[in-house]
Formats: sequence, C-alpha cells, structure tokens
Amino acid sequence: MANIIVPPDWHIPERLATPEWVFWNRRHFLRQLGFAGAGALAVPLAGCAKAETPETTSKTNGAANAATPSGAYLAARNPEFSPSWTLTNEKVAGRYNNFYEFTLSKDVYRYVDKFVTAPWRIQIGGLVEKPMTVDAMELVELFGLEERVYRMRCVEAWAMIVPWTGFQFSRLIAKVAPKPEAKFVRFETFNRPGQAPGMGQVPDYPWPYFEGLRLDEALNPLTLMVTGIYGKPLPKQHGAPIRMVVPWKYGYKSIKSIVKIDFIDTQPKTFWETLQPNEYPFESNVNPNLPHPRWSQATERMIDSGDRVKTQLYNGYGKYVAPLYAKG
Ligand SMILES: Nc1nc2c(c(=O)[nH]1)N[C@H]1C(S)=C(S)[C@@H](COP(=O)(O)O)O[C@H]1N2
Ligand SMILES: [Mo]
Repeated sequence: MANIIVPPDWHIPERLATPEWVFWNRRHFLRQLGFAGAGALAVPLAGCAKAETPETTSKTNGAANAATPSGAYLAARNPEFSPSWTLTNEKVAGRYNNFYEFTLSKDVYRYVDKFVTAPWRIQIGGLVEKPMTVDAMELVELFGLEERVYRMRCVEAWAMIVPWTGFQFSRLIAKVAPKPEAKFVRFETFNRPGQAPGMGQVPDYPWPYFEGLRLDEALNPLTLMVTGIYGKPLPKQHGAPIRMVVPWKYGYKSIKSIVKIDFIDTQPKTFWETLQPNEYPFESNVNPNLPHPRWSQATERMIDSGDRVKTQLYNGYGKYVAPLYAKG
C-alpha cells in the first residue's frame, strides 16, 4: 500500500485526457473569468503542458502561457510578406536571443521560468482620444492575427528570417485615435526584477526598457504588433506575450513584452540611446554603409547556417520605407 503513490489531480496530462477543443475552450472560459495566470491554477497546468510535449520548441524553450487560445494561432500567412526565403531554424531562433532583463548572454530561454505573462495588462494613452487599458489577448481578439515572414537584423550583425504572428500596429493606432499633436510613440517593457534576473545584474541600466518610433514609422504597414512566432504563441525569450517588430530597423527597436504605449509630441529617449547615444541613435535604420563605431555593418551572419550575407539598406524593405526618409 505504502508504495502506491496517487498523483494529485493536476498531474494527469490534461491534454491527453481531454479533447483538444474542450481543453482550449476551458482555458478560454477560465481566462474570461479572470482566472488565467492565478497561481494555484496556472502553476500545475503549466507544469503538465511542459512534461507532455518535450519536442515542442515553444514548450521546452520557455513555454508561452497555456492561457493563450491556440485557435488564434491558425493565422493565414499574408502573401505580401511571405517570400520564399528559407526560414531560420526555430530552435536556434529560440535559443539565441537578446533580452537583457533576463541575462546579458544569448541563452535567455534558461532564465525565463519565473516570468509571468498572463494576465498581461497594457496601458495605451497619452495624446489620444480613446485611451485604453486592455489585456494582450483582448488585443488579439480585437484585431485578429496574420502571419508574416520577415527578416530580423540585430545591430550586432547577426540575422534571422522568421514567421511572426500578429496584427498591423496601424490598426491599434486607428482604434485609440491620436490627437493631431501626437508625433511619436513611446513603448515601455515590464519592470519586475523578481521575475527577470538580468535586471538585478545590471542595476545601473535605465530600466524598464523603453523605445520609440515616429508616428509615421509606427503607422507604416510593415510595423507589426506580434504575439506569436512559428505559428505558436511567443515563447518568453522572444518577448511574450506581446512585442513590436520593426523589420527595417536594428533589432533593439523591436521592444519585447510591452506594458505601456504612449502617444507624445516630442521625440522620446530610448534605452540604448540613453546608454550610448553615438552608437544607438533614435532612428537606427539598417544600413550597410553606416558602420557602428566599433564594427562594420556591411555583412551579417545568419544565426543557424552561419552564412555571411550582404546587409541590405533598410534590411531590404526600402520599397515600403524609403519614402519615410526622403529628405527635402
Ligand atoms: N524589452 C526588451 N526588448 C528587446 C531587447 C531587450 O533586451 N529587452 N533586445 C532587443 C534586441 S537587441 C534584439 S536583436 C531583439 C531580439 O529579438 P529576438 O530575441 O526575438 O530575436 O529584441 C529586442 N527587444
Ligand atoms: Mo539586437
């Protein structure tokens, strides 16, 4: 008798015991009641999901919270942004990240366990007619999702090609209705040293991470608010549950895990600009002819194959964005 160990209820692999749609609908239902992410409920469920699907990258690499409705990720690929490029290997992309809140090294996925990504309130305000505070998943319900294959270029001269799932940021801008005085958008990341060990390792950095765009850059059809990658909710190391992707600019402009968006009338400072203004200026468009003060930007290394390829002006997106920077 003493040898028979009865596992607690929650230990039964729920996804095996329950048809997929019942499982996800229940999540959806609980989420609507406001339970998602509540400690007692979320911890065992997250533990189960992890144990059952060891092969799924989004689970092993720091799973997105189980409260996200999976149905939302059956997003159609937008043919306009689906070039026939070879995608970067998903696992490599999920294990080579920049997210200084967690660590200064690339193995961010090892440090994200304590990070709670649901519920996730986002405050949108400043110079707008209709400010709002919403959960990241409400935005998904409001705007729906599409998939786009984009190139991503880090200022450190590495690059990847990944399918993001999200919605065009201009749609959110339209919803909150900026006042005529609004000329810039400022974004801010969460401030939770207890969940993000990197914040304590470099306490002198001007946390929380903040970024900005001109309003016309934010309105550009390429500018994407992203909640998924490779057809799944964003793993934590990629900026769960919601981030920006601005593909013609260096990667640090694509701020992760956003909690606040403000429409303002003057150009905001940014995190990296505050630390090194001559190395990381506000604009930061990808440009092979403008070297970083400490290294060339002429070529870049694909993170999975190691191939070295030529860097392209505006990361190859000149067709969409060159007019934004035409002088005179
Ligand atoms: N909040 C926050 N956002 C961030 C960063 C960060 O450290 N903190 N790093 C940036 C940098 S330098 C890059 S290159 C991209 C990397 O995105 P990825 O890890 O999903 O490839 O995220 C950007 N967004
Ligand atoms: Mo970067």
